[in-house]
Amino acid sequence: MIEALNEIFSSNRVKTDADSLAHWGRDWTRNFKVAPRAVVFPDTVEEVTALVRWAGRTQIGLVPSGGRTGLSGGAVAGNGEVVVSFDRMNRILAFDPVDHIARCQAGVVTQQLQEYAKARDLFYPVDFASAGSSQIGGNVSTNAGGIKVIRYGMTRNWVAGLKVVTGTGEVLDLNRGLVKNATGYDLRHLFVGAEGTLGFVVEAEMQLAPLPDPQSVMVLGVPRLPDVLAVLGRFREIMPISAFEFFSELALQKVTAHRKLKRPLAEAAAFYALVEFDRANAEAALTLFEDCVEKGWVTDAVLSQSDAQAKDLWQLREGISESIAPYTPYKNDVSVRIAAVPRFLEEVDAVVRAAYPDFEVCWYGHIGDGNLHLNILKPAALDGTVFYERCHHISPRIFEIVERHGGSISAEHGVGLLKRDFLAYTRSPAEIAAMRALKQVFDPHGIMNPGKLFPS
Ligand code: 2HG
Ligand code: ZN
Repeated sequence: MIEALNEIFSSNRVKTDADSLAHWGRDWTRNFKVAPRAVVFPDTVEEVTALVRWAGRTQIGLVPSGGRTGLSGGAVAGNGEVVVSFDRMNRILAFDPVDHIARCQAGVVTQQLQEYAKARDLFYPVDFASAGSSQIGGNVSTNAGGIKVIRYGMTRNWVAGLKVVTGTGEVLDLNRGLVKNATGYDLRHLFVGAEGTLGFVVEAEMQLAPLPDPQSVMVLGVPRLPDVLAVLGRFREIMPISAFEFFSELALQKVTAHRKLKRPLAEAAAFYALVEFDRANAEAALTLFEDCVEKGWVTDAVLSQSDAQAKDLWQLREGISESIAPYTPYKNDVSVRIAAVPRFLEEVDAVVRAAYPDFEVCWYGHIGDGNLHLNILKPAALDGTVFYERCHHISPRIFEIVERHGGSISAEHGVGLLKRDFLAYTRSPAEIAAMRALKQVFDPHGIMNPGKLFPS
């Protein structure tokens, strides 16, 4: 096998040492076995094609690997697969100054694209805490969301074209940056969020946006959760917002301790909302805040007075995931329609409290999108496997509530290995059958990220 791989890639681009296998064989999850047989680093689309053809002949699975910041095991290689790292395909190949489209290789880092846009007085609006290491190919393959979705939508909205290598080694050049293209099935969108199970994204034409106006951030203390939604409603009546996030007091305690940050408000509240909006609307936001205090929804608030202060306030939200990582949390990333959020949260909270009386439960997320991150923290003394099994066992009870509300068991983190047993809570049997049929069309040998999305 190594000989065959060395024939496709020069030898220093095939790694089989234990450290490399452990490093490139997994993402940010820590619950899954990691056992790839090799890691390869293609430089060109032709090399990816040759590799896929070889894998088809030998029936060896391929796992695509970007920044490996995923939280559902989508980039974990646990069964002797070959990991395909896009680390070397990291160039922005072209930029069109008229249509504002940047053609990126799959391994371009999100922040690299953000900075590239900024240098041209433009804006790449998909943003999240891991933007410094996540890659565009991974973002597209998981349809990454993040903190600005309420204004700018998911990664999908910014994909103007995609070049993919399918499981048969075919190269498809999908949509080619066209604004209008009414010629039947838009296959580009099939590959967005497919987690590499149909083929690998090798290039993406990403649309850039105009630079936004200067932004302000307000953090509000909200004692009762349903009132977070009431505050959201008021903001939306009055001004366009770029972000509407929430976190609980426990989440705030973890992040302030971990990053040594100041608490935003003098008094603690059970929940906090973080809102971002155009600075021109700061006065209106203050009036709105006073209104919310009068109504008894909000106790206190702080409004950023500078970009530096806005950045500090954002840390309170963006640093949470990193601050709880030492607790090897069991992650849930669920969504329901915004109107269903208060009732949904109440029901989930009751189940969680009854199921995990001895665990800390950390709530936060993109509540303005109806997307909640529920992290169960492992007590230090408890064995990791026992903890994972216990949480995994309880998950169906949470997912039953998700299903009843017509929600999703994975809003933005993907399915990967972590949620594949639970797909049927969100997708109907007919949908899953159609997905499997599509998998058969594009990946008849079953070599493209096998075992992800649904059991292979
Ligand atoms: C976030 O919104 C990320 O911070 C990570 O999606 C969420 O760690 C999590 O559960
Ligand atoms: Zn998130």
